[in-house]
Amino acid sequence: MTNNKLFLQTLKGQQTERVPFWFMRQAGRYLPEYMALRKEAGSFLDLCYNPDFATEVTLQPIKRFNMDAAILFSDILVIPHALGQDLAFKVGEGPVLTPVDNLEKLKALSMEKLHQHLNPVYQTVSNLSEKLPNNVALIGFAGAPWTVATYMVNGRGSKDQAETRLMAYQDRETFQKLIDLLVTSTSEYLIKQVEMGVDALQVFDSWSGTLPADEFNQWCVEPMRKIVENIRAVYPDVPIIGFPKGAGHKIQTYIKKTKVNAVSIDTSTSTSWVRDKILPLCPVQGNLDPLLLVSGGAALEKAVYHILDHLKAGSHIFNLGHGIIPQTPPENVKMVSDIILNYKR
Ligand code: 1CP
Repeated sequence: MTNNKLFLQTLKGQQTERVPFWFMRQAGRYLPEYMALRKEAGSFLDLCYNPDFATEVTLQPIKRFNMDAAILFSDILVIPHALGQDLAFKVGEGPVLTPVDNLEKLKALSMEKLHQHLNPVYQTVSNLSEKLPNNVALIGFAGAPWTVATYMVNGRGSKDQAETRLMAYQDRETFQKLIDLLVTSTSEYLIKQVEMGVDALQVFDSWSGTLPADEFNQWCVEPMRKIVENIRAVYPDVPIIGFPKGAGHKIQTYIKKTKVNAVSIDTSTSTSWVRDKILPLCPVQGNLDPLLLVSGGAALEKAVYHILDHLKAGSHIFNLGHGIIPQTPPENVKMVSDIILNYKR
């Protein structure tokens, strides 16, 4: 039921009695129970494509910390995988793909087996919508076309996404085709997640911060505007959260043009600026530095209160400015959860 989920109330622009919270990458390597299941599954991808394991991993942080939302356990790179690109996660190296950096390689990709390939993920969503407590919302997600394209073109993670930015400058037409393919496949994937039972959607544009303004508009804003439009044509009411990491002041244009319901704010963005400029536009998630969650102590406590105090007058969901770091002591996550659960606006 929607009405007892604080997370969804906040996304609708209401001010709930208590600030809801969840953490980016709340399921993952900082939890011993996650490491145990990953070992049993064999590899990270085996974990993603095994609905029973992926369901359990999604529930692990909820059982420990009483978050208000669970995020589907999967990865943004299942889309290129489902389109036919090779993908492996190497321990200590992150994702490795065979680069798609010209028209010929792009033409080899296809949407034909998209839903068949992603069926285990849909099964996980369906399991979770039955297993989650009534007051906990389920977030579905995907990577934004630009961010997913950076892995597809470069073949791995990179510091400044230079190969992909170069391709976008040198072979604009082919790059536009790649982005269009990602807009269509990502829209279909997210629509299916809603059909299977997610309550809200988040789209991660983790590498939008390296683009100049015009490129940001073309490769981040416009594709996201289309994805939002495609989803709303089928599900007009599902809340959609955008995370244009590193976008800085460009977040304002991003919100107005894409028409997302809410935004996630990264660590580098000032909370007083967010309070004055963003909270009047839409609900906000954010934005504790994940490194503070590693270091803990008085500095962590102070930063948590700083964020809560600055954003309490608006629709705020407490979150991190980026994902939890594997070295994070779970007791620090517990400490932050307890502060938020006891905080009075
Ligand atoms: O077990 C392991 O060693 C794998 C670590 C891991 C995990 C736990 C990866 C590899 N992906 C995930 C799960 C994941 N990824 C989730 C669901 C879990 C949760 O949030 O609780 C989500 C939402 C993601 C999203 C994701 N994957 C993003 C966007 C968010 C962000 O962190 O910026 C990105 C960029 C990825 C790519 C990715 N997946 C994994 C790695 C190591 C990477 C590369 C990161 C990089 O290039 O730095």
